[in-house]
Amino acid sequence: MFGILKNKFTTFISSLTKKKEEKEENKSQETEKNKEIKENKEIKENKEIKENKEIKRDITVTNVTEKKTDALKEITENQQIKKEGTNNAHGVKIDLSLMSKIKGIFTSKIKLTEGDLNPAIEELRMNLIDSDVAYETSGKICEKIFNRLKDKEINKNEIDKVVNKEIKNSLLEILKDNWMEGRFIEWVKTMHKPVKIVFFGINGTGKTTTIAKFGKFLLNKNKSVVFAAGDTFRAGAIEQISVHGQRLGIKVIKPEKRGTDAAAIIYDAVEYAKAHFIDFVFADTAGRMQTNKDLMNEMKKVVRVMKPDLKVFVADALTGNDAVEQAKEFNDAVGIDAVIVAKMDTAKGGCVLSIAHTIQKPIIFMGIGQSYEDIMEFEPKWFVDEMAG
Ligand SMILES: Nc1nc2c(ncn2[C@@H]2O[C@H](COP(=O)(O)OP(=O)(O)OP(=O)(O)O)[C@@H](O)[C@H]2O)c(=O)[nH]1
Ligand SMILES: [Mg+2]
Repeated sequence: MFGILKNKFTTFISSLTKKKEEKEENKSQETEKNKEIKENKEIKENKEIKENKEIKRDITVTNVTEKKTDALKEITENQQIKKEGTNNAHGVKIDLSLMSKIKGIFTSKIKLTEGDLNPAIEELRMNLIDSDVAYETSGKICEKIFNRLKDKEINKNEIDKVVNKEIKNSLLEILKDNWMEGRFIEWVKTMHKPVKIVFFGINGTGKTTTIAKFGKFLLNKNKSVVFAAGDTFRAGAIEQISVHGQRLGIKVIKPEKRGTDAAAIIYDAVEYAKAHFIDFVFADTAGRMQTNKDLMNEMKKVVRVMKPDLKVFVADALTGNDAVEQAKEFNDAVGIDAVIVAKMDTAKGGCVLSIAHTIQKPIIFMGIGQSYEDIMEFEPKWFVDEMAG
């Protein structure tokens, strides 16, 4: 799962590692160059000395004045001193400083500078947007990664490990509001029965299917559930949830006909659960566009009447950034408590980060297919490991 997004993080890590390797290679080339310069200098100086010596010999042979000979001797000696001095004062010194540089760069710690990070971070940001992570969320993730890595001292051989760890920490921070992290059942234990959960979302996101899967998940944990057929708007919706109920052995409270007040049906389901000591009431609702005023008002009425313990927004992972905008609108209208992201099996996964970051609400479950078993509790750590593992 999330192969595409994972690749983006892997590309980011290897681009940083590669960059540092290139830098090291450049340094090493620089060292070679310095060595060459030094050698050339030495050759030149040796040649000069030799030439001076020859001049000296010629002068002796041609019997020039003693003074001139002395002067030339002096020049020769000066050249010799100069040469030795260069070797001692610069040659060795250069070697030593190079050694320490080499030591710093090649064998111990390196620092990822702003210059190293900026191009890689920018590329990662574009790649995240490409993987359905919202613009602002991508920016936030990159900012976190940048701040964690900038000027951090890292063992040269551990760049990929450290970068990977900081990516994960940054993603976990984005998901930190996940108060139910793998603890839905524990949370439920603290609630009065029946636990009332209503599911909202736009058309076709997977609400009814999610209700069926979630119901089955709880049956497997020996909990009892009743469904309320609160989608009285769409033709076939009552039939759809009734079929799920039949297959799963879950009671469905439904209206006689289409168009009945959804809040009334849901209210009946809650009363039924109370009377029969049922653990959970799951209320299905009609899919609605956030622009449809009547249906948005109906949703508010359902909330007033049912007084749900949990208002769940069902997001369709395939709709990417649209899901984020919708989550925001539904949250503004009724105050969403938690999110279930359906169709994660077919999506890039980025919208999970965007929704969590944008509405700061926990993602509690993910839909990962069309069969009853295809639901899993959302655990940030698992998700982050899948993404950047
Ligand atoms: N691949 C995949 N398909 C899913 C998942 N969840 C739901 N679906 C499919 O999405 C389609 C719509 O699902 P529904 O449950 O009817 O969606 P809804 O939100 O209730 O739709 P409306 O009632 O029309 O608003 C169906 O074909 C489901 O099988 C999932 O996790 N993965
Ligand atoms: Mg439905």
